[in-house]
Amino acid sequence: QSEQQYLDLLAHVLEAGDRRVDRTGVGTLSVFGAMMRFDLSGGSVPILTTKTVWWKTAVKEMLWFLTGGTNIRPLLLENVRIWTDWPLAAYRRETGEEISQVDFERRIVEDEVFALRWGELGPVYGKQWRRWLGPDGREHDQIATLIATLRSNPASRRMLFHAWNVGELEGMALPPCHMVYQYHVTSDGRLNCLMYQRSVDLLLGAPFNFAGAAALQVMLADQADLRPGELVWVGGDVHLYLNHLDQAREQLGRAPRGWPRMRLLRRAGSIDDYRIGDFVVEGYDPHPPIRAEVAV
Ligand code: UFP
Repeated sequence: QSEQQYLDLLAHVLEAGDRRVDRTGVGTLSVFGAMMRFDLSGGSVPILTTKTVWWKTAVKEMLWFLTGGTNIRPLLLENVRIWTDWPLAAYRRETGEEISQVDFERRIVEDEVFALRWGELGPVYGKQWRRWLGPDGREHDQIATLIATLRSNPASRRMLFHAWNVGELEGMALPPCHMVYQYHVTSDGRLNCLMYQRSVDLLLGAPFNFAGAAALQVMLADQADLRPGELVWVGGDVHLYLNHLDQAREQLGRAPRGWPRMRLLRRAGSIDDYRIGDFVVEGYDPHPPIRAEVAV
């Protein structure tokens, strides 16, 4: 249940990971198949303490997914830059213009027409979660359906939402990594989540994905009058990029300080009404950040 699970997995990948060439060309050490269980009852959330995790960024990203949006402009307006790389690369490729990231982001923010043309990521998470296009042309709001089922039929074994829409993968800037979230309600009213992540950048991606999934679980529990229970995380290709190995070793030398707690300041009227200011994290006393390059 503790952060030690994460550190053990880091150590295992360092020791036993298969060294291989990957899509980005950076190369990874990779293991296949891993599980961690985090106990959210009592308010704990898996925000790592062995380095500083910018949990607000992860929550803002989750709130953006929930809007159903797929354009980076609202993210940039919230100062979140984690999705800029893909539209920026497309812009440089298609126009041949050597624009800096800062200038590109400024244009997206200042020019809505430019943002519409160049800020789109394709039908990524938000689209699939809230507006999955059925064969009859009808859009399916998987999140609304999930919440309705949590309320009306919590014993259901069909409470999940999925982002891996095979027919639309080609149009996505990045195919979904955290693909499926399944939920489960215990007889005493705890909401469990199992999240399957097909591909895991263990140093940079996973800490964000834990925080995002936990924040979502806190919101869903709030909406369904449940208490958060367990977050079960399952990883497929779990890897360390070869330029992250020193950082992983540095992190392994640090002692975990116990999970912080996450709390909502108010009950939002619907899943669409949460704002970043509604989230408070208490007792977060992390070690300093660890810098590393994202492989694009
Ligand atoms: N990645 C994550 N978490 C995410 C996300 C991406 O770990 O939420 F969007 C990493 C995993 C992998 C890369 O290193 O990004 C995606 O590459 P690929 O599609 O080739 O698996």
